[in-house]
Amino acid sequence: MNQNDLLNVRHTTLDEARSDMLDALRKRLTNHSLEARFYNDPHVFRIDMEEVFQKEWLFVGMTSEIPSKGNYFTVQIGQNPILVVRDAQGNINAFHNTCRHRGSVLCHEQRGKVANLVCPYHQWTYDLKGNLLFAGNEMNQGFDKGQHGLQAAHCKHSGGFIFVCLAQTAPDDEFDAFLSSLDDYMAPYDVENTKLAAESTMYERANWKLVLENNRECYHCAGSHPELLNSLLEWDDTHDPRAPQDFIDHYNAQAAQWDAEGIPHQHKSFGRSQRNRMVRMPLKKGTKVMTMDGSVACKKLLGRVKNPELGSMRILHLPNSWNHMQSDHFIVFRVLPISAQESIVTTKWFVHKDAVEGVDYETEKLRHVWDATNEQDKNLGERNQMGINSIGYQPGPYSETYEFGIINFLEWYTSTIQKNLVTP
Ligand code: 3BY
Ligand code: FES
Ligand code: FE
Repeated sequence: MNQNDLLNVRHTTLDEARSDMLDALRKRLTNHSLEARFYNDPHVFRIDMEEVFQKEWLFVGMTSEIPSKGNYFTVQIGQNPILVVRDAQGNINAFHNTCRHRGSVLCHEQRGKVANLVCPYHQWTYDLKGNLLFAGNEMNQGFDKGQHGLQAAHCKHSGGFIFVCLAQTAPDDEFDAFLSSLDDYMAPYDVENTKLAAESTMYERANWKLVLENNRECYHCAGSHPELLNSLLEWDDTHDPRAPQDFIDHYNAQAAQWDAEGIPHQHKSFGRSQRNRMVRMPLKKGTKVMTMDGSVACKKLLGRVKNPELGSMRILHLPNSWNHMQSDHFIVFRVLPISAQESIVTTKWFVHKDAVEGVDYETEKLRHVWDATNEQDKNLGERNQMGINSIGYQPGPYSETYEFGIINFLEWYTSTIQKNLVTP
């Protein structure tokens, strides 16, 4: 626990924290930001981990990051190290990255390629399906390798997006319907034939909900994101009540082209409060993608895409991801909490797998706008956290026209916590 955490401890027991949290949610002013404890209390953070991050499907990475047998990447979900690996049959498996001998982390690197998974401590060896193959000759008689395979986590992928779920039983209410649409909407991009071109990992001194809240509104865009606003239009979907007529005309013209080319674009949402959604939105007239001058960042367009003006297909998956899929590259964003006041935001840029750096694309041009935007958002999130920690902070009202995305997010978050705490 760091000093900030100690300053915000309010309870002596977790049970007390749970019932207090339910009480605070019952008394919550609707359409207002949450009480400070939701953003800085370590007990609330622990409950968020147990009730959200250890129960929900989480976005972890893309299938093209692990294109062939033995490719793996690791991801840290709270205190849980997770390993995602492609096996010989092409299946993608997720395991708790902890050895069944004495628990050492198996794969320490962020990504790599292995024939088998060998624990660096005493060399217990597992195959890519998690079966224990070898435990030295030192184990006692009667030791059953069959009982000591890696512990699996739920893992599903669709349209190139890989999700894991650490719950015993994964929620499936609306998730499979979302995955099936994701497959359709991502088909033009042929994710299997893309490659990771750039990646950024940002450590932010802000609660994960502040990172998400900031992303769910563009009220702050005019004041903070000059680079992004070269190309981004602020309207969140085609029914955004703020959208002016010239936007609607622009949208209709682009949508007619997309329809003619068989590019999916209709707004679709799944689950409570639009927690999973996708919609293709046009970018500013005269711009093709999110670069400084709006021209394509990569000469080779993705998959079967012919039209560079595909706008951006926005994919939202609560609690931890938003994404922008364009004609020549796509960008995925992943948020993972570390503590009550710390999060990691990972951004990855993908291009066609045959695109050559320096010939078809320049990495700097590709990533410039979102590097700048991420830095601006990090500052906004960190300053938001600092102000919320003040004894002078009080929950404030969200604008229903500009901040409906946050209202939806918190409706989803608060109802998830309430449902889980009332019926554990
Ligand atoms: O474009 C995004 O990802 C979001 C939406 C509005 C603000 N933010 C930059
Ligand atoms: Fe992995 Fe001993 S902890 S082999
Ligand atoms: Fe922003």
